[in-house]
Amino acid sequence: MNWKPWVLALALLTGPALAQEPTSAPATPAQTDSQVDNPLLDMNLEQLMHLELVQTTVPGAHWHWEDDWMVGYQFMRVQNEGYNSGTTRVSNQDVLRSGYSNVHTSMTMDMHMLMAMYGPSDDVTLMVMLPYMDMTMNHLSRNGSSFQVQSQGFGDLRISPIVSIFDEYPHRIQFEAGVSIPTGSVNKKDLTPSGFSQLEYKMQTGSGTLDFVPALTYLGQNDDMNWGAQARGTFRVGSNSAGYRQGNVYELTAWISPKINDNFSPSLRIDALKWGNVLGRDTRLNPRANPESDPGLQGGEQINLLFGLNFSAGLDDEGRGHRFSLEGGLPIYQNLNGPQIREAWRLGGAWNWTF
Ligand SMILES: [Cu+2]
Repeated sequence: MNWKPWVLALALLTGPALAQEPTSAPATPAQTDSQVDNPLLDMNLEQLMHLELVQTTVPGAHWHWEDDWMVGYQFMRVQNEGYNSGTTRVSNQDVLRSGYSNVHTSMTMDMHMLMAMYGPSDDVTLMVMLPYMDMTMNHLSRNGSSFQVQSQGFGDLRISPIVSIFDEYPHRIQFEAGVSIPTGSVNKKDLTPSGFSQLEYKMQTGSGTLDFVPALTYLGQNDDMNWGAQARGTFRVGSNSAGYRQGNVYELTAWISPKINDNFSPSLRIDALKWGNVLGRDTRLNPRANPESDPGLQGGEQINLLFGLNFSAGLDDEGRGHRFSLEGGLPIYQNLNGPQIREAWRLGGAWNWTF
């Protein structure tokens, strides 16, 4: 049954009084018995837009109603292959010839993110995220030998209150005041041909600094699609115990997701990133060993194009239930302070359970 236009029209006609306090209000002569019994009248207009699919792979791109909980898991693999200097590809041999003792032929970064969310009120949602990182780098030395290093461990814990600052169907704008606690490591080491050594900046699981991670998110949804955009910054404070500070990160992403049915919507997303060089340096790393050990060769800009498939299962009338997403894509633009390893592709997925 297509009840939505009917409920929307009724809510518009009866006004905010009915929309806000339908459960305690006695039946008026204007209401029929079936209207009083309909649990959807417990919800206001804005709540109706939460019944559908959401962009689960973008943290903070949804919210929860009062007393609702969510647990989730997100996976992402980022595969790096070869080098860029600026927007130009550079061969491994060219990087070795410029004086480094080894290069990275590839790097695989797997992120397993655990998430929990709770709505203390309809206007505030709390989000907690803890990533577990699993990274592998393949090296080629100037003498032709190759070796691999790995690092694993929990990353930085992020705590984010999300506050609604504008909410008029079909639009909602949220401000997120995220703080990142340095629970990850800046001391990851592994065995290399020169012994048990400190690993490159990109192989560390944490920033080592307290980081502020604010975001502004716009969300829209109608019967046919959902869409949205998010601007996020990562601002780091001071320097870490290893003597450096990771560069700030700026991210702008926007998506559109047409609805095929109540349980499935594909999505197209564009994700633009800009991040800075490392400030200061870790004196355990020799910047001439390879480009990833040079604090001045860490920054860059990148635009990714991502295609997603979004599913929901067993959602109740108030949006509780399971949501799944698969999302993958490629960089369509990379401008790196290089030589720096370049991204080849990324692929991920997410599962959310709201209850
Ligand atoms: Cu959630």
